[in-house]
Amino acid sequence: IALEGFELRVLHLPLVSPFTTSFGTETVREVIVVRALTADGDGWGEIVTQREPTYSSEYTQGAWDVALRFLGPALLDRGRLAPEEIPTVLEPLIGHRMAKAGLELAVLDAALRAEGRALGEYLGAARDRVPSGVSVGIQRDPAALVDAVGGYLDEGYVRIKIKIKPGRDVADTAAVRDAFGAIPLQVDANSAYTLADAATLAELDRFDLLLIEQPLQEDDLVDHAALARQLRTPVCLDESITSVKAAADALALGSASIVNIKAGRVGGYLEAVAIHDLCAAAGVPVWCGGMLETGIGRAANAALAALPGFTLPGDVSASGRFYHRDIVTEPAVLEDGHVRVPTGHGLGVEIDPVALEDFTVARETIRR
Ligand code: OSB
Ligand code: MG
Repeated sequence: IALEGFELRVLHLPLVSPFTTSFGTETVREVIVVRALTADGDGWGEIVTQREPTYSSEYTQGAWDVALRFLGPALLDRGRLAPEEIPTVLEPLIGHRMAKAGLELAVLDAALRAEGRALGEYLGAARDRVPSGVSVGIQRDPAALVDAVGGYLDEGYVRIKIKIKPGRDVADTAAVRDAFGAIPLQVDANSAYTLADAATLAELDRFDLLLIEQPLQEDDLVDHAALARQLRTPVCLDESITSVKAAADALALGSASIVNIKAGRVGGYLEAVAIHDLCAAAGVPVWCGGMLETGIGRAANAALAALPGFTLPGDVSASGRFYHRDIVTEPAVLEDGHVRVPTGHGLGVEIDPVALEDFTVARETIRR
């Protein structure tokens, strides 16, 4: 594709309700939308960083700076390039995987639209819809959590994930199990524990959870392996899996028996497919995580989650789980507990220019 420029925007999208994890509460989703400008038309991507570096070391202003000063110019210097060349072109620039992923998706979308090809087909999707799970934030108390979970079950979500942190783990999980019985249930700690908490985490074994996600720190691969040996609940890694190499290391060490794949965290959808392939070959189940994506990333996640190795329901929920109003004209909806994989060219969704404009708080364009 003949790349001519990138337009970046910072968006502020109000959330339908505050989202609380072990690392903090969000009421507005701050996100960067990328538009790739090419001779054959535009493409759209999303940089899933948050305002603060609390989930990972990346954050909005850092991603904005590195994308505009280094990543974007490195791609524009090439002029013509195939999307598959992007990881190699960006490899000399260390880290900043979410920023790289957003640029890659925008170029991929432009290239696939120009080719008249759908992202799902390109990535290797094997299904036309994916089962939809929902990630439920920490609530005021266990009773409020039961209310929130009940609402999502009524909507048809097929799997519930609750956020936990020290002091809000066993009782919260027990409340959900008591209220709803044998629903598919898992928990996500977002690195809030240490190996010293193993006894508390082992108390979760009695709830027959699908998995416990990222109990320890991002770089705690050895400690995760030690913890996994003390738990009956399968350990799943999110933050720790930053690349196909990190995934291979985690599997070799026994740090995880299930992997959460997020394209942003691993540097793009191409790397995400490589992790899927590695795990599929090793017989390790994977599922598609989320970063409160707009309609852009949500469409791409649905395509990714349709690959055959995604054997567990992902955090690919309907747009309405987070947003009153999205920036695409046909936001993802829940149909019988599933989200449809778009079949149109590229991402298969169209940008709503008025909504995009309304949510934009900053913009900058770079050209060759
Ligand atoms: O750990 O999976 C996570 C949101 C932001 C940052 C990290 C995580 C999450 C979620 C929400 O759990 C997933 C989603 O539905 O987008
Ligand atoms: Mg997680």
